[in-house]
Amino acid sequence: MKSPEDYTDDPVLKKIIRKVRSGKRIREEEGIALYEKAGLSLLSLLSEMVRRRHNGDKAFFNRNFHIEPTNLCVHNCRFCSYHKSEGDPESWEYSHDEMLDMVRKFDGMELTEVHITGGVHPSRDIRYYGELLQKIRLLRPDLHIKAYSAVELDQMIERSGMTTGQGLLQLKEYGLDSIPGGGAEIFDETIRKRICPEKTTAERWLEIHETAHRSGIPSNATMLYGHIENYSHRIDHMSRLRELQDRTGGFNAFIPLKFKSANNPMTHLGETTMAEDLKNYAVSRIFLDNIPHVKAYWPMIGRDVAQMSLMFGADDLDGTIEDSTRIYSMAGSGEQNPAMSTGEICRLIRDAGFVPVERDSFYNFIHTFAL
Ligand code: V47
Ligand code: SF4
Repeated sequence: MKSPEDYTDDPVLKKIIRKVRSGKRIREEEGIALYEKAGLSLLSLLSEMVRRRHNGDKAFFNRNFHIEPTNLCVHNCRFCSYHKSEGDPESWEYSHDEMLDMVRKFDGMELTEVHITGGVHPSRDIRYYGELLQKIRLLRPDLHIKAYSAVELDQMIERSGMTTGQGLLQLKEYGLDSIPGGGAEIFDETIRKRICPEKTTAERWLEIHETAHRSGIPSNATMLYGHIENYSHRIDHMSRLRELQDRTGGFNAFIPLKFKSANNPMTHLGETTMAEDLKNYAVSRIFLDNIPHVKAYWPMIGRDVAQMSLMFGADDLDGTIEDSTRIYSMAGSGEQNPAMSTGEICRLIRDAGFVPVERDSFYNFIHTFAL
């Protein structure tokens, strides 16, 4: 059987192989070298080694649905196909009652998580969003509420006049359990200025997540890739996350988000290939040695690439989704009505040679499905 060393004569890659084998952290330059020089076979073997150390042969999923309160947004990110202006026939802003009806649609179903995120509404405030959590909590006390990206939180907390810590604690009292990873995009300031100039800064995004972790609210982290960034921007992004994770340990999962190019001002850039997507999963798994899970969000990359990603370091496919999100269908994803049954998810995982595990939002095992 071939070993990783058989796939390269490059001294830098050989050194990285030795480090990964012995569980040592790789440096930023080594992360860039992996992107630039390593072939997919080597990346698969190395990321598999790290993946097994964290998660054995398990591949996780959960039963979840999304609520997207509005797609009105005060920002104008150039990669976004989702936000619309007031009065646009494709815009929406749901009332509390409409969103509670969405929750009621799943009465009697054993879902464990609701993921709430949307545009940054021009006038709704922390009380509006807090009371929504409170009402959902009353209706479905069994649901974990993962809500509001750092960009939405930034706006609602700033407007409330509270400190970040006070705002987060207030939302926690209303029912917030964890924070999704959105809004991180790419932290590098020059790239950020070009793709989302008005948005919450990288520093502020990191500050909100750090404060959340210190307030007992775990979170996820994303990275939007495949547009105008280069490999060193990706590694810089992950390095800032790795450094924060060393201090707090509050990130559950890292989620690479592939730029989807339909219906937005960056359409001309096109999209990355599957090989590039798999390479990106592998390098993130290897580089982010302190984040326990790498999530392949299937509504964005599609079922086939999500399945392949399990062999390149990913260990989590997100969830059943129940056809409740529009962000990626509006940006041209092949998954126009994203929903998968647990049977379908288990089959994807088993066919790739892994053991399907239904998890809760903290990655505790709910059910392990035999191979
Ligand atoms: O921040 C917007 C991205 C994010 C496009 O925490 C785009 O479990 C690609 O963060 N092409 C929101 N990406 C979604 C998000 C998320 C998704 C799944 C799971 C979790 C989690 C979080 O969507 C935004 C932005 O980076 N996005 N437009 C686009 N055209
Ligand atoms: Fe608004 Fe989010 Fe779209 Fe940016 S990505 S314009 S913050 S909805």
